[in-house]
Amino acid sequence: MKNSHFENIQQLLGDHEAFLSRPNQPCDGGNGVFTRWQNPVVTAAHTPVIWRYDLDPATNPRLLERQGVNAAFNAGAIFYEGKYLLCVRVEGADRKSFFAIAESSNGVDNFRFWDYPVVLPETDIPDTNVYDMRLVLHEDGWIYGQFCTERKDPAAPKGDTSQATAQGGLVRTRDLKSWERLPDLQTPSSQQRNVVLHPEFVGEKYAFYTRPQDGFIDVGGGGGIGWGLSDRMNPAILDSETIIDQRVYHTIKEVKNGQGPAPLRSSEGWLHLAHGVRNTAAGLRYVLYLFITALDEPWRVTHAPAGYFLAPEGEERTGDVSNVVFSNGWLLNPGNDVFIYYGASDTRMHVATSTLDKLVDYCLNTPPDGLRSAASVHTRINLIERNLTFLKTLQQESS
Ligand code: M1P
Repeated sequence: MKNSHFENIQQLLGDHEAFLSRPNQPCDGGNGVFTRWQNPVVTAAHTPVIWRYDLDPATNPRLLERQGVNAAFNAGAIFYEGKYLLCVRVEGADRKSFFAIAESSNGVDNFRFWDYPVVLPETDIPDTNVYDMRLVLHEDGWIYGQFCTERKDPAAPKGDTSQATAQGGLVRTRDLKSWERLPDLQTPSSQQRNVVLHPEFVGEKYAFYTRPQDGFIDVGGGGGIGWGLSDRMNPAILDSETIIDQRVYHTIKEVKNGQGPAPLRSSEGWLHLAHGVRNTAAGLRYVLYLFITALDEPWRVTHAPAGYFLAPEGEERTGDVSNVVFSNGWLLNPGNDVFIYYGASDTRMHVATSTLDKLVDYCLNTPPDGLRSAASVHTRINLIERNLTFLKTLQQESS
């Protein structure tokens, strides 16, 4: 017998609930620095049924999906009132991204979207697309959102439908439900992406990490992670930008790089997560890397481990923009565990877990990049020799 419309809805909602309730498991193995988790934590399929289907039999008797969701990725993160919250970049089938909060009580599974997406107020110049929000609880008491706002380039030649401009959009909230839009960040650069607010005042000023660039996708002669100070947030204006972490030939950040989420304070300095991009015959490859800056001078890099910290692996390597891991959200929970949320190939969200101590240990004890093959061999031989000596001593002691 044919199911009734009501039974079909029950089935749809039941299947979705079963999917959302799937427990996640840590992956075996790994390098000891962090643990990946098996399932993506948020995907397009996590978005609520009521966002996609018209449930009314009068207007949708066949119960067809009406408004598709293409992807859910690049989420900001915050530990808020005992919950793990992600501010997810949800991309509709219409290519427009918007933000929506997904909530979990353990940070690794059962993420559920709140009923409504974020209603983001616009400035006088409406955003065409918004994405990659960083959430920062600043010491002034506000939670700030920094995101990329993209608009068609008014200077684009007639017929060029792809040239755009990217700028640092700013909002603030107390409850992640109502949002106040602030003017876009003003900087000396023509384009900005990966704008991140430092969580503490620096000399009584608001401090920003930036990524100046000449073009919309190519950084041109610009690039690197920049740093600047503003007297206030409304409006936030950086009179100058200094590059604190440059892109470098034949490294994982040769083509471009960008600050990830806001840095975490540790006893050894500010712990930073960033993405680095290099070119390959198969296109751009995005990986994540860590570095530390001085506590009293957050713009001064003190420890920069060579190479990547996390690179795309397995299913993370495929998606709308393949071979990409990108993180704009991590959080430290009250147990000092670090939850690193990362988007995979502009399609879905994953999590890796670690601790502040382990990540700092990684930064302090991973050798820096020698920038030449010979230097890398030398660094590795140094490790091999120390290990062989250690193993010999161990054997002598046990014989
Ligand atoms: O497609 C990969 C990433 O590209 C951009 O990052 P960046 O400006 O650093 O190159 C962003 O659009 C980001 O969302 C995306 O994941």
